[in-house]
Amino acid sequence: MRLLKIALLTAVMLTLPLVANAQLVLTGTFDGPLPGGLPKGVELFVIGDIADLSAYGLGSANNGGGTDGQEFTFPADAAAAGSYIWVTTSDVEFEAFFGFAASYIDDTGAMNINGDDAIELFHNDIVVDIFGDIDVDGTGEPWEHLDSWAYRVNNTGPDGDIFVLENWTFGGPNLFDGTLTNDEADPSMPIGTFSMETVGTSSQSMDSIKALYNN
Ligand SMILES: [Ca+2]
Ligand SMILES: [Ca+2]
Ligand SMILES: [Ca+2]
Ligand SMILES: [Ca+2]
Repeated sequence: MRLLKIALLTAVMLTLPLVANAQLVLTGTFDGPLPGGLPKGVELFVIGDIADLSAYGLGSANNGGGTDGQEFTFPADAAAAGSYIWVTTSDVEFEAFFGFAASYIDDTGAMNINGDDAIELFHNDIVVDIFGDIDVDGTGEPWEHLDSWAYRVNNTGPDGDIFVLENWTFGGPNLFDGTLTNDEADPSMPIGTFSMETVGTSSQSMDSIKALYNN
C-alpha cells in the first residue's frame, strides 16, 4: 500500500510539470442537432503562445471503450495566447449553428462524438487534459451531453489525465433538440467565453513592473 502511494506520488510529480507545460486546455464539447447530428466537436483555449501546434492532438474514447490514442494531430500552425480553437467534423454545419467559422476540420473520426464519449488532449503523446471517463459510457453519467454541450469553468484546467467533473458545466441531455442555432437553445452553449486569469495577469504584472521602474 505504502509502495503504491509512493509510486502514485512519483507518477503525479512526474506528470505535473508536463501538464503545467501544456499551453492548451479543453474548454468545450458539443453534439449538435442538425441532420447527421452535426455540428460535432470541441473547443480549446490557448493559455500561452504556441509556436507549433503539431505537438498537440486529440482522441475520443468512444462509449466507454477506453483510449483510442491520438487520432487527430494539429497542423504545424502557431496559436496566440488567449485565442480559441474550434475543431469539428463539418465546417458548414458548425458555421450554420454557431454563426462563425471553425478553426480545423477533423476527418480522422476523432470528433465523431455524440455526448457519451470521453475526449483526451495530447501534448507530445502525453494526456494533458481530459473530458469524461475513457472507460465509462457517458449515457446516464453526470457528464452526459447527448444533443447538448459541456463547457469548462473559468480558471480551471488543464486537468491532466484525471477528469474533474466540478470543472465543467452542462446544458443537459437533449437541450439542442429542435433547435437550428445555438442561440435558440436555453441555456445556449457559452462558446468562446472561457477565460483564464493568468493570461491577463501576466501582462498586467508586466505593466505594474514597468510602472514601478518608471517611478
Ligand atoms: Ca475515437
Ligand atoms: Ca458515442
Ligand atoms: Ca446527437
Ligand atoms: Ca435528442
